[in-house]
Amino acid sequence: MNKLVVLRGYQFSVYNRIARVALHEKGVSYKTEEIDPFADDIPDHYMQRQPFGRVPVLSHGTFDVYETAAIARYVDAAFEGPRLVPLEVESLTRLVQIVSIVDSYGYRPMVREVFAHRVFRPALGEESDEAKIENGLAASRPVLQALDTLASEAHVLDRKTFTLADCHLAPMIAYFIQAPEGETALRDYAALSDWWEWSSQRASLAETDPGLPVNHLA
Ligand SMILES: N[C@@H](CCC(=O)N[C@@H](CS)C(=O)NCC(=O)O)C(=O)O
Repeated sequence: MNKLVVLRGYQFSVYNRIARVALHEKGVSYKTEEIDPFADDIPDHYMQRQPFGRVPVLSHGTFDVYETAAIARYVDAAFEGPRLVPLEVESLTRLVQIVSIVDSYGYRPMVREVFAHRVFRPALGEESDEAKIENGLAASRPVLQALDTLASEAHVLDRKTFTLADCHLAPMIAYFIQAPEGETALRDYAALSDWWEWSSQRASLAETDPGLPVNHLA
């Protein structure tokens, strides 16, 4: 009997979406359990699985894994379906490098500052901070530049083969460009824009699009 696959996470989390994109690319059936990491009362059973209180966590039978890069590697290795990790050493190295750049330098300015303050918080009727958007945009520029350089080199992000580099980056860019400033900024990076035009057509992205939250108080 197949072991149950459960993804515990928050529907609007960009990291949750990365894990979902990998699962969809591999054609894995899975259940979801909603955990809001920003809530005051994260359930104990979740904190036991993710001691830092972040989302997501993937469970496959009794095996639990947190940290999205590790989840994605697990999904690629544990299930049938197209390989999402290249064998060739330079491509594999670039993949790991891109994931690390996105996590270390991209997520906070692009998602938590630009997207959250220009798009997500207004959708919820919450106040946004223009300074955060401005700082986020400035901090996003070197990240976009670095990714553009790597996209033009095309060991991965090559617009031919969808890898875990695409899984990790595409949900971040999908959020970032919902801010008009983000969309404008991306246009300055030709190779990255070309990559986005290709990868944004992916079925796995449409299937995992969380949309925006609805403000029930409006
Ligand atoms: N290093 C973690 C980061 C995950 C992460 O930061 N997720 C966000 C949601 S997109 C979160 O849980 N935020 C809660 C918080 O910052 O308290 C991973 O790769 O899974």
